[in-house]
Amino acid sequence: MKIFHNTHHAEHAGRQEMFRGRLVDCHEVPMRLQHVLDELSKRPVGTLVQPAADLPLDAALRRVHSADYLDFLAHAWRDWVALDPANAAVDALPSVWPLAARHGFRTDVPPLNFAARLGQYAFDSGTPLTAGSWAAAREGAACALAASHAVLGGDHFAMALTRPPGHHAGPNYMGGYCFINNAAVAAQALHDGGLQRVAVLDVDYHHGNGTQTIFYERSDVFTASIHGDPRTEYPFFLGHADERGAGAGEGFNLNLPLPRGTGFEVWWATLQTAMQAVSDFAPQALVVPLGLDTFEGDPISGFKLRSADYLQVSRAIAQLGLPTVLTFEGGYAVAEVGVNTVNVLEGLRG
Ligand code: SP5
Ligand code: ZN
Repeated sequence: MKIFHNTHHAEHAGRQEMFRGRLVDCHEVPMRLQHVLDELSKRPVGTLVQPAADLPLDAALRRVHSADYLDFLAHAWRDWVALDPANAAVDALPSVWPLAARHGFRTDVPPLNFAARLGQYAFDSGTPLTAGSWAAAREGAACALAASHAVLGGDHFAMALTRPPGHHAGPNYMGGYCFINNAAVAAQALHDGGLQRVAVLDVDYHHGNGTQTIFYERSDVFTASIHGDPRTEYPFFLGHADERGAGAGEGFNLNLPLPRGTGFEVWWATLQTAMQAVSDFAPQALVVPLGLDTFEGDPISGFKLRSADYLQVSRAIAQLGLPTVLTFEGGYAVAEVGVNTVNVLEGLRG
């Protein structure tokens, strides 16, 4: 299988994220992807390739993100430094937000101040935006787009090995370490390539709120997610079981939240439920936002999957028999994320 590798990923290197009143070292670090590359050099289960330079990337981005949000991202670093030249040495984090209209704040007058604009487009203060974030996120989306093109061209599996991750990024917002929703770019590209029904099966520990929102009112992209119960787990404000889709999309979103502490037996049974729903939808292709933060050793998550479990998980996913694009999402047990990721890729082979 082709593994589209984001050679620009390390240009996104946040220093600290806000957590409960403290700035703590970032969990989403360049070494995560390096560990996957190191493990792939020992177990070459795929071929590392780079996306072609002439992909219609901007058009693909506009299919899932608003033009104003993409424009914000493209110029965010310039505008952050313009706010104060000293900012060049500091990552951009939001600190003020226009809460929803029900709180009485106005959202109809676009602010000029960059700190306010950052608050408009970011839903948490855990996602540092750095000088190289846009370049890295953009190239990562190119990997996702290229992976979909490979599958449209007849490859059975393809992976976008990229960071920053993507599944928390919504139509017009960043957050959860994510800027561009790579899984949504991939799913939309599969659809635009002629596949009328595409399924997304998100196995990251955290609910894929961005992907859910992007496709929430659509019946042509079915979204399913197994994740920590948002009543206690990030991203808290989306991911409940009663979110089933809306309008034409009603019945085309499935959330399977599980309590913190869930082990493999229950997670596995829940995967069967999710895969049955995917099968019932009868998709022509599958996108798997692949988070490895379900691992028992993950420092910020609460499920208890073990390294060997990932072989079994991907063997089951492969048995769906669907052309599949995988996007690299979370997984913060940095030393183990390479083994766990390559176990998934090895299991796909049966
Ligand atoms: C893609 C993905 O997995 N994003 C997850 C984003 C989670 N962000 C909030 C996590 C806060 C955990 N901080 C724990 C610090 C303990 N020292
Ligand atoms: Zn996650």
